[in-house]
Amino acid sequence: MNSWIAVVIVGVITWGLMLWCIVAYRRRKGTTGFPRQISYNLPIEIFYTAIPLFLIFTFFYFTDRDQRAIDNPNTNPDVTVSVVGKQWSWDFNYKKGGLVKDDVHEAGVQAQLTGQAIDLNTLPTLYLPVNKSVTVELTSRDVVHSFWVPAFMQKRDMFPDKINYMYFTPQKEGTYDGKCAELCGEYHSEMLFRVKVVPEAEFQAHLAGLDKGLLDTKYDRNPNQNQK
Ligand SMILES: [Cu+2]
Repeated sequence: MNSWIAVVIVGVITWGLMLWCIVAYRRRKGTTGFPRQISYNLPIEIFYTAIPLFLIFTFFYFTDRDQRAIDNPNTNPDVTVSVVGKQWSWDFNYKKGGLVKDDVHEAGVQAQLTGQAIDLNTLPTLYLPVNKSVTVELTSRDVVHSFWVPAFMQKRDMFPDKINYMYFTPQKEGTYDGKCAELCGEYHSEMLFRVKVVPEAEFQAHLAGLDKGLLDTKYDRNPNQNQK
């Protein structure tokens, strides 16, 4: 918000000065030749160099500080989920450790566009316990995808043969929409999922109903990996 306020102030001053110049220094009836030509103005040049530099350093400082905090690895999370993107859905592997008693998984199925409203209950759904720390491991079975839950204000790419991480603690129970944010092929728009943030008991009940074990890399289909 502070960044927006700062740039809106700069924007209003800039537009104001432009409008004022356009109106005050317009060519009037009977004007001939060019106006007085001025090649430089030291105070103004110092002003418009110093202010943007100050803005840039301020944005840099807060961005760097916050990104470090957001990406600071959590070595002992309550829940670790490996989320695997695939054309065009998601696999959720809940890994044993912390609150997760045993390896379980959900193999997601792509949303179907039938012309009717999508039945949201058929979307792959990632369950997370409220107020518990979560580490999400992101990877892909084929092409580049991107894990995006707009309400979580984070988006991160998923690459085959590489793991990216996201660390957070969901604090509000509810159902959140998620989608793939990297154009990944014909049915990219149907690569949807949901996140349900629930009390721990409900989380455990959901895990108990899932398939045992983890979905491993045998479902990957990446020609570059096969060359190894
Ligand atoms: Cu995708």
